[in-house]
Amino acid sequence: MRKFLVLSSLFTLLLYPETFHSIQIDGENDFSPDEAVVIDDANDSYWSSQNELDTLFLTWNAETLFIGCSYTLNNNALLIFLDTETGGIDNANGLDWYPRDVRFSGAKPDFLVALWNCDLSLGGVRKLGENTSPVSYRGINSGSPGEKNFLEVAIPFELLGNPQKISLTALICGGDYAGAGDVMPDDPSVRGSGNAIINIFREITIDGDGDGVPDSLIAPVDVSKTEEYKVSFPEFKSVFINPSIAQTGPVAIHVELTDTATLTVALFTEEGRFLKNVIEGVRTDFIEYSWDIHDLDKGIYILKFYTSENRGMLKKAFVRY
Ligand SMILES: [Ca+2]
Ligand SMILES: [Ca+2]
Ligand SMILES: [Ca+2]
Ligand SMILES: [Ca+2]
Repeated sequence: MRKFLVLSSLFTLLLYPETFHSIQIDGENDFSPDEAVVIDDANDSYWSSQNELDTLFLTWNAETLFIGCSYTLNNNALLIFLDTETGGIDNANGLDWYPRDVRFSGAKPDFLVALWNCDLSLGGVRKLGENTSPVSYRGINSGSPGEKNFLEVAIPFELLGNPQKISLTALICGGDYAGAGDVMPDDPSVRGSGNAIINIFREITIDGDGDGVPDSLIAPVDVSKTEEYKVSFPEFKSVFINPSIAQTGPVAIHVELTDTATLTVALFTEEGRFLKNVIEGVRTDFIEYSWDIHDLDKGIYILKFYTSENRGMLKKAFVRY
């Protein structure tokens, strides 16, 4: 009898890997709690309870990845970005489909699941790149604007390139080129307006032993972790004005950055009144600029050095005598 039991459970294991979970794509949430890979605060949207992300679900069987999302949306877009392989995009503002003012640091998404105002027929799944291309999927969204919605999507692993790991971020964004009002996992760069740089992703290991087959007999929450990538901005390496006290020019403005950035050098009076940009929005990591000071009145000036990529600013004094 015991032998029979062992044999029969082995038989079941081999033929029916029990935790390969196939989701019914019907708009009814049949994901289990151990497939809730991101549980977001139900009340953390910058755009009211009408635009709230709740929970992101993920599971799979041998051939198919299933994504579920519960959320509320009113006249905005839901976007779920998937990073599955090296390469991908780091700026969603440049997309030809669902462009949004969202950048990425660390992970570079390769696929996007998107819909507008609870209507999946206005969205779908696309591979991201210079030009986006539609990916076949099965999906349904149940619910209507301003109410609780549930999105279910099934995508064949083959079309996703059979990833070993997937990193995810989901956002509620406004219309084309608009920013985000809620994100999961939470990322402090989403503030309800302005551009966001997402550097926090949920990473789920699909094929942990790397045998090319998605892992069975595991709970997706057990193989999920939140990855926070460091956002690195170009910084000033060396900045000087030579000479910094001068009667005639030219004066050399020397700027070296740790990485290429959009540099501006602005001239202010000693009292802090803006006069003009000496260098305006130049893409560079090194510049030795020859500054003509012949039309500058005698006095003390402040030069402010900053880049559009970094909020830090450097100030240097200059005296014309
Ligand atoms: Ca279902
Ligand atoms: Ca939320
Ligand atoms: Ca990628
Ligand atoms: Ca959130």
